[in-house]
Amino acid sequence: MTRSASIDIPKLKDQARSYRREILETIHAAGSGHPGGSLSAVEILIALYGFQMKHDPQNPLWEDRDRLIVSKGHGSPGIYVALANAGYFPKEELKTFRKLGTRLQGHVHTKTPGIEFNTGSLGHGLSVANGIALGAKILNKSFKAYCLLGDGELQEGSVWEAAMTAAHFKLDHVCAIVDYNKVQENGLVEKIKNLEPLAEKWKSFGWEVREIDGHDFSALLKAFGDFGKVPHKPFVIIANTIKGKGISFMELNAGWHGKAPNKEQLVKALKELEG
Ligand SMILES: Cc1ncc(C[n+]2csc(CCOP(=O)(O)OP(=O)(O)O)c2C)c(N)n1
Ligand SMILES: [Mg+2]
Repeated sequence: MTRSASIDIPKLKDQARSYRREILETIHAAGSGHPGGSLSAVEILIALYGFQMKHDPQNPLWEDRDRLIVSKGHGSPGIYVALANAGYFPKEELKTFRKLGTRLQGHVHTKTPGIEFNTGSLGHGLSVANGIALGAKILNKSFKAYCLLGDGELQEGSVWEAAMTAAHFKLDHVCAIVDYNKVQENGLVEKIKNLEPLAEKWKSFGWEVREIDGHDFSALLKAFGDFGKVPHKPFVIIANTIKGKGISFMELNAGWHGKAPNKEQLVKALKELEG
């Protein structure tokens, strides 16, 4: 299947709207969770699970699958909605999010089919992705390691240690995606500890860099299409996104980093998504 033949942008936009609806309903039902960083990553997740990654929801532990490490583990509602839509588990299960005994924990956990590594403590995922890529090299396998990172998360020094490691070992099977939504837990990343010049930082660490609009499907798929074409270098996509994307009162508002909408707010948000 060639990408250009299979891409239907209006259909993908509908899919994104429906993911956003399901994310908000899931968090509302739980009474807690992280909407902002889930809503910002929707298009990235659709591109990954729908087009980019080699994976099999019927056989989540297939040896040759590509692996996604969700380093920003609090973005779990977005990941669970993506996994349910891909067929890893029934959508009905989304209603159990954050409930006692559920497989759908507040921060991603390997008890959920499709989750490769437990995260929540920020700053660890890229090192794990490096390990997976090194493993692929040693085993002479072609599977890839993807890693989804938050922008606030990049303030963790361990991310940059991992960035050096990936370049040193020429891990061209690693693709990092930065959900550059401009907001962390308590405010703007720029004000709390600025990352800029971010593309230049990754370049100077030896990475191949693409900087794009992370809500633009064409741009995302084009950038992902370049991954694998540059030998001996790890690859990073800096995806410029909007925290809380799609809901006017959540957009770029740190107050919606970790908070559930009440009934009234949910109704208002779903109405906005209808357009
Ligand atoms: C090591 C560590 N420190 C602090 C936290 C608490 N925490 C959870 S989410 C978050 C903000 C992360 O911001 P960002 O990476 O920008 O995530 P996003 O905007 O995508 O939600 C913080 C500080 C944590 N989970 N781990
Ligand atoms: Mg952020």
